[in-house]
Amino acid sequence: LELESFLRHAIDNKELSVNYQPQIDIPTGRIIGAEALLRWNSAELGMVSPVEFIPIAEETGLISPIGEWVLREACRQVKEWRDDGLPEIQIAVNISVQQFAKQSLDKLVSKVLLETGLPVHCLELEITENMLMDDVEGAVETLHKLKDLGINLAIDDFGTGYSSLSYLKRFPIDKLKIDRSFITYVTTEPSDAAVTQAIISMAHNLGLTVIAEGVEEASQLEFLRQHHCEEMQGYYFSRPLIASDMEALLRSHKGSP
Ligand code: G
Ligand code: G
Ligand code: MN
Ligand code: NA
Repeated sequence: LELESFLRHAIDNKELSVNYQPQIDIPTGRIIGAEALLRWNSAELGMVSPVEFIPIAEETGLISPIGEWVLREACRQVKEWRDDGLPEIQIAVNISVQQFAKQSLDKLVSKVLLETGLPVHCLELEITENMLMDDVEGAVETLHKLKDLGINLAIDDFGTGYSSLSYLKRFPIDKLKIDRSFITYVTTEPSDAAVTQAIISMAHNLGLTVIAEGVEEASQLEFLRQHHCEEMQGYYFSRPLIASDMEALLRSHKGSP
């Protein structure tokens, strides 16, 4: 309850910020995107993880202004970097259950893109598989509305939810994000290696791109490269960065081959 009342003032008090975790194209090693990760530095509580406050934001309806704030801030920032001539990246924004369930997500997204001037192909939304399975018909409709705008769509934490493979082909998605739990032991646990290989191969057969999250070691990257996973994200390349550090990284990245 205390957390809720503090969270209520987080936007006005400028306690929210966005961190950016680079996403790498495995064949070239280039930064091609970033995931926007919300941070809350509360005056009263200090740093609070989104794992703690997103569920409360969902219960209280605060997710609506907070989710809109993250989307706008991430789009604004990436548009600014683009205008500064930094290498173009795509920004991936996490969408919560309540945001996805709302009828008007496509309208919000169009509004924010118009206001910030970010080209639509630079935006990706991350949705978890459970959000799709609660109401498959509704989800297909919502995804089509977003897809019609030209937004890129990714399924986050893939492999941990209860998505039915038979439904996967009905969703107009672009990318699967292999959950970090499979990547952690991908080189040591044969079952995790098998699941990872199966996800990559299925995704490719469905015409989807694959990104692996939670890559922390060179050996994991090598496994992914050998199995033709296109993209990766994780501490091995970079932790989530504050905006100025992400900007510096993009600047230094500019001239490299
Ligand atoms: O960065 P990491 O600890 O910090 O994020 C923890 C969890 O919070 C992850 O599951 C991530 O998807 C989620 N998360 C981070 N930022 C956002 C956000 O802006 N919106 C939503 N809905 N979830 C987020
Ligand atoms: O659920 P989602 O995939 O949106 O969450 C991303 C979360 O994973 C964030 O909390 C982010 O900080 C964390 N993360 C990103 N890269 C790594 C990594 O290499 N190792 C670990 N342990 N966590 C990571
Ligand atoms: Mn995510
Ligand atoms: Na994830």
